[in-house]
Order: sequence, then structure tokens, then C-alpha cells
Amino acid sequence: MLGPTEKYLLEKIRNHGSIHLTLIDPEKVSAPQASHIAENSEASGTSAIMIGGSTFASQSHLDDVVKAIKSTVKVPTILFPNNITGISCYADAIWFMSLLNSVDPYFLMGAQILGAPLVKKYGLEPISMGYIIVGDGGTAGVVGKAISVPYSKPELAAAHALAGQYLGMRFIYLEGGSGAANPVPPEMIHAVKHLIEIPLIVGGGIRTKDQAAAAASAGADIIVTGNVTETSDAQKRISETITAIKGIKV
Ligand code: 1GP
Repeated sequence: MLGPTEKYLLEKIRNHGSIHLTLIDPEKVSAPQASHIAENSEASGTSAIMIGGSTFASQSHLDDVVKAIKSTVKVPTILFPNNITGISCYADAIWFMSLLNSVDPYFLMGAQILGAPLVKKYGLEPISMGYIIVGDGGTAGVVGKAISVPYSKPELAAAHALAGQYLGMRFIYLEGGSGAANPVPPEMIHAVKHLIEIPLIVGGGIRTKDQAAAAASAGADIIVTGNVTETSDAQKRISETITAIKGIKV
């Protein structure tokens, strides 16, 4: 049985084509700042707020950030944990994810085993997702001990994604790394999209509406932007991004 947030995401994609999610990194913002970013993003048409970062944020600060966002916006809040410390009882849902190209069993299944009972206890909606680090991979790649898939090997990224689907994961995330100099190339997105039947999330280094439109046209069902939300003209840039991907169905 699918939970309400997953159903909502799937319906949005079915009805509108590519959608946008805003990523807020609790390490970088105060609770009031997070709520301001979420408010602007919602006004710009983002479909949900993801909350997570690649390094350490204190549990109480994470809780404060999630609470502040929840009290400000109506769109769902989805945790994007890098570890068990990324779990907060105040969110609606959690990407229940495995880093498919990590060499460390902890990021493949260890953290998930430790976190699963908490997810249940808190009543969070788990949304199963296969996470694949590609290209530069940024901090997530280093922390997650990933053997990153080079941008020049799209078929290899597609094989990782198909393995995730065959293991029963319901979303695939191609992660270029937060702040990556170059976002995931359309050729790689295209190769992955054409091999799998589950929704594809793409993020890392997407800064312009043209980059977002190129990713959506290549087959990204969900575009995630994080860094852009921290800029002074964030609302304008998110609005432009959402307008650029609206109605694109591959
Ligand atoms: C990182 O894919 C996300 O996990 C977003 O990346 O911060 O570069 O937008 P940016």
C-alpha cells in the first residue's frame, strides 16, 4: 500500500509531468530561515520540501527546522537522511534509501536496519529509493564511500538503476552532488530513464532553468534543487525552473 506522500508525488507527475522538489540543508540554515525558504518555494510552485544534508546536523536542530517548515507550508515534508541522525518525527515522509554504489555496507543496509524501527515508531511514511552517486558526487560521494559512476558511462548508471528497480525500490535518484560544477548530463538521464519503469529523480548542480529543462526533457520526473534556494533571488529562480519544466512528460 502506498502512503499519502508517495501517492501525491506520483499523481503530480502523472498529471503535470516533471515536478520540482526543494532541498533544505539543516546544516546551513536556522529554523526561521528554513521556514522562509520553504514559504518562498511553495509560493513558486514546488511540490514538496526535502530536508537533509551530507554531514552532521544536531537532532534537536533538525527537529526545529522540520517543525518550522511544517508550520509554514502545506506541501509535504520529506526527510533526505544521510544517516540515522537525519530522522525526525515531525516530517511527513522519509526517502528510505540505499546508496547503491557505496562500498560500505553501512550505507547499503546498515543505517537502514538501525533506522527502520525509528521510522515505524515515529509513523513516518517510508518511500523506497535507490540512490546513485554520479560524476563528481560532492560531499555525499565522499561521506557515502561511493564509487561514483563517471558522466561518460551512462549505461553503467542505467544498470545501477535497473538493479534498484529489480530489488523493489520505487524511485531512483541520480545524484551529481550538491553544488556540482556540472549537473547530471542529459545523456545519462536519458539512458537511465529508458531502462527503468519507476520515477527518476535528478539533482546536484542544477542552477538554471535551461539545465532543469534539459534534465526534464531527458527524462527526469523530479528535479531537486538545493543551493539555488539559498541565493538572494531564490524565489525568482525557483519559479523560472518550475515554469521551464512544467508539462514536460517523457
Ligand atoms: C543534493 O541533489 C541535491 O543532494 C541538490 O543539489 O544543492 O546542487 O542543488 P544542489
